[in-house]
Amino acid sequence: MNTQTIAFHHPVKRDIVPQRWSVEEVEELFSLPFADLLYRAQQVHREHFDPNQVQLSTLLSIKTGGCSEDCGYCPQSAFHSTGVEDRKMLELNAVVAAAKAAQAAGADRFCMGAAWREPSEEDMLSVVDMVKAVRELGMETCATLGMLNDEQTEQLRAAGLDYYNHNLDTSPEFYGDIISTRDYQDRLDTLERVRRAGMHVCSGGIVGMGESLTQRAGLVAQLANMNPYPESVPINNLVKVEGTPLADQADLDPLDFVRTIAVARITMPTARVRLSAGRQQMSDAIQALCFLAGANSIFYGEQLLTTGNPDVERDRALMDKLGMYPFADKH
Ligand code: SAM
Ligand code: DTB
Ligand code: SF4
Repeated sequence: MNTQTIAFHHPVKRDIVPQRWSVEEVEELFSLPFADLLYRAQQVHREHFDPNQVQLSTLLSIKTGGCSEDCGYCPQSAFHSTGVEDRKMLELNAVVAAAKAAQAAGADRFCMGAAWREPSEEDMLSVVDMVKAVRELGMETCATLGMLNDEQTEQLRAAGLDYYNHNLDTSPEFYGDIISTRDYQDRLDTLERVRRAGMHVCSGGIVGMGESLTQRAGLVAQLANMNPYPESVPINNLVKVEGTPLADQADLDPLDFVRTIAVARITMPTARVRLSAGRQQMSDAIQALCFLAGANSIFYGEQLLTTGNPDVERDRALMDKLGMYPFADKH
């Protein structure tokens, strides 16, 4: 496939002529025999990446709980009683200390998350300082703060933000079953603003929320047909949190999670496909299959935003067992 390297703080490769995927075509990928699907995903992965390299990103919740949105999966929504407290925003020095610790542990990207529908003007002043300070440490920066307007994307770009994470979460058809307080178009609009401002886009979704196979394929098709598609695509397995409407959702077959990773890799060849939430509940064997299917980024560190993630020792042991090494080591 023809690609070109885009000059940026951290250069990324992009397809010159992106392919369009119909939902049916994506569904056909999901229906391939498992071995054929993984073989195709590995071919695409090896064409664009070192398959033994994994990017490590550490998350920090800079503002936890009390969110005014009603996302059915989320422990931080004020609509659900999950025991997550509404805390005020972290101070700059606490954020810098966490970023330094993440860097010392081997992470090369630091992602700051806030439980907001959208940031206020005052919030933005603090976030801008945080982005600048983390960038000064030499780490890649990412933030996920909810919806943004044009002025806010400009502020973040000027601060040097590398990636903005804003997930489509699911297909347009299933979205209304999960969230009622903002619509799909709001999300697409924010992503468009991030793109226009010149930042890298990080956008993906959650599987295992009760979506049909067609709806799962619909999410992947939406992401893959963005022009250009996101540089970074988090695939989250639903973390079922007591008190959320999705707490009793049936478990997704882990092999269907692996299939989702493979389909994301095939449809978005040059993206970092991120094996995101849900790893704590996953065996090493399933995670290994996810890497074989083309995942090449994980969240690294004991905590996601409010829920757990494998500890650093478990992840280091897993990488050693698989002969994998962090992106930063060979960069
Ligand atoms: N409030 C901002 C927003 O929603 O855009 C940023 C933070 S929000 C927690 C970031 C993402 O975390 C969500 O879009 C969703 O994909 C993911 N997420 C939240 N709760 C989750 C859960 N229980 N399981 C898996 N992913 C989850
Ligand atoms: C993403 O796609 N997954 C991360 C990150 N982007 C911000 C968040 C996962 C959150 C899981 C639930 C929690 O810890 O609160
Ligand atoms: Fe709020 Fe984000 Fe959670 Fe939705 S996913 S409730 S917007 S913190």
